[in-house]
Amino acid sequence: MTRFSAYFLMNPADVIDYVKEKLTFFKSDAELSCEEIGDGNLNYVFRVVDEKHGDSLIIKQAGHTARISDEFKLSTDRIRIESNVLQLEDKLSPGLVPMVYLFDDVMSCCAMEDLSDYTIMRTALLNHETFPRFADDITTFMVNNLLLTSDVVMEHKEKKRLVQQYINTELCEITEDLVYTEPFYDHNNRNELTSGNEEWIKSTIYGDHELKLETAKLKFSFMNHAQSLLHGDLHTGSIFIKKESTKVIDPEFAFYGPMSYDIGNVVANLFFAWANGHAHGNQDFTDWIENTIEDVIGLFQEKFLYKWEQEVTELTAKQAGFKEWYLKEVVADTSAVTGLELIRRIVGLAKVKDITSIADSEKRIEAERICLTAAISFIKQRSQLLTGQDFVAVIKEADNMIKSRKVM
Ligand code: SR1
Ligand code: MG
Repeated sequence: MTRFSAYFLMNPADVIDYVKEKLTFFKSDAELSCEEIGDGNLNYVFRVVDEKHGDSLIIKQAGHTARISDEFKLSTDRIRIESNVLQLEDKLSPGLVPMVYLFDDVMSCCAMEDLSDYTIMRTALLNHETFPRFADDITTFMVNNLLLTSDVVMEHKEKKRLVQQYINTELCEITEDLVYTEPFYDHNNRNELTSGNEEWIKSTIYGDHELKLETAKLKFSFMNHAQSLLHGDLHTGSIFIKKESTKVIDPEFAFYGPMSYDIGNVVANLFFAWANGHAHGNQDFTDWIENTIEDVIGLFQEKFLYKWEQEVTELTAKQAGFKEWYLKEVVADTSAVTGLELIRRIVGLAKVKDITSIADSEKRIEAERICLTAAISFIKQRSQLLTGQDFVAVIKEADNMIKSRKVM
């Protein structure tokens, strides 16, 4: 028995003792310091550094409630899910996730590679930095993880065992509520509307029956379409980046769901960066984002078809025309998820800094309206969007619509 034989929420001093007891990572004469550096909505993230030799690692621990609000009571099993998924993703997409050194079921924590020489992508995008490798890396990550965990490739009983292993009840409930439900209803919600935009949002979102009907259909698809093992929360805050490398972190929302959920999250969060660049009049940056969105969709389609040919095992999926049909469905659903993510981060509880950091209130209201107008098109017209260029055209059209209404 040690003091880490029963769960408690650690502070930095506890973490130093924990690391000394549980890991052989640091040298015997290490001089350890520790700081809590988490800025996410759910967990505690500690960085442990050996001040003498410069080695470092991360300890991530789950609490019984979310950091963002005690209202969310959550199983600490999410750390098991995160550790296992990171290890699986490292096999499927080598070099694109941090290494996991240890998973501890009792303390509900894991130890992993410290990526402090990287920047959280959302922070870098807020500084209007650009990353030439991003589209290539993220599409490799998504194609490998999503296609190779699907029934197209996996033996079906083995795939069903993975579905079981990654049942993620509470975190799925968060997504069902915060993404697919609350942003569309004026009651039983935790929505936070920006001052000055309340009436516009109420009539444009809450008042749109057709939109609500489509989001109801999409919610049931999210809950019932066990297509691939998703990351489940693939926004730019879940990505560490530098010019020459990309690492995806935080797959605690992982479960078997529609693959479009990951792709649409990436695209929507690039649009938030676009909206920030647009509000600040930085056209070089918005041009780069537009090219990157076109590349994310285009490279995903290209790599997906190529990988399908290499990896498909299911006889019926080899039928001529099937893979093109399958991919078209994925792109249409990606459009819908892009719209859902754009709406929920503006109307709902968990906001993004790309929008909230726009200091000029008129510009923020305009950015929100452009994103929401585009979002409605992404949802309603999802089956008409076939290429990355089609996706970019939607935000430009929304921009023109909002500008022309302002002039009138
Ligand atoms: C209660 S958690 C709120 C949001 O933070 C996570 O990153 C997910 O995006 C979730 O919806
Ligand atoms: Mg997270």
